[in-house]
Amino acid sequence: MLTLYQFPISHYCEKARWALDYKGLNHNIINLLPGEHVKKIKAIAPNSEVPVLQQDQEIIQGSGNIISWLDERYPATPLTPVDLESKTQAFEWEHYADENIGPHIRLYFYHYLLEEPALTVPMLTQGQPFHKRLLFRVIYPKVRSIMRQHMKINERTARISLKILERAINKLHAHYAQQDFLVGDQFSRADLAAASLLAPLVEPGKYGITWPTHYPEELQQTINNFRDRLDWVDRLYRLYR
Ligand SMILES: N[C@@H](CCC(=O)N[C@@H](CS)C(=O)NCC(=O)O)C(=O)O
Repeated sequence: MLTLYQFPISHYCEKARWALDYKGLNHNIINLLPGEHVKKIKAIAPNSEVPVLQQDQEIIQGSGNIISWLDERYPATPLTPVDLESKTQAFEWEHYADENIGPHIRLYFYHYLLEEPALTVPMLTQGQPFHKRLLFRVIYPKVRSIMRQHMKINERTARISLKILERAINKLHAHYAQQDFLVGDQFSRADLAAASLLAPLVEPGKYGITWPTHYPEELQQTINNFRDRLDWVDRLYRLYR
């Protein structure tokens, strides 16, 4: 049986969830609490990051590795193009999204959300039993300061991340204005990566979490500002998620 270790809120975990669902593979999900995850994940994998996929003795860490492994093991409904040129392009786009979107959208959102425990605690504790949600609320100030320090989240880095994110959104918007897919004429891991990593700006229902009811004003303005450049994310979620 396949088991996915994850944070429900994580967009990299959404990449892995989408790949599993796209292939129609039955799997267990183990939702972890940030902080508590370190010990659990390090006991089975080289570092503390999620997503991690397990099948019997096999451990696959990282969203891209998980997609590659799934395509090898379960080749029906492939996400990796077969011909070499398209395959190379798909990996390049995925890498581009992993580097230019993933960390920057996360840093920018957390810069605002970390100051709003009423919004952030429920987001980070989704899928957890009551007593763990309560405990997390108590230790939240410590978690916040560790996250700010560990992920270098501050006013300056938030401004830099916003610039990098905007450049990536413009590049993808220009591409999708001309073509339905990032590579060739088929949905691939490139589209899946770009759409899932940008999903927090679009809030698709199929992401599988309860999105916050509102956001701090400046963050909401950024979301509104990007919205009309992200119709393609909606379309990909509607057609392929
Ligand atoms: N390159 C990794 C990035 C995964 C990642 O950044 N995961 C974050 C959650 S979004 C995480 O596990 N952070 C906690 C940690 O590093 O211990 C992938 O593609 O899966």
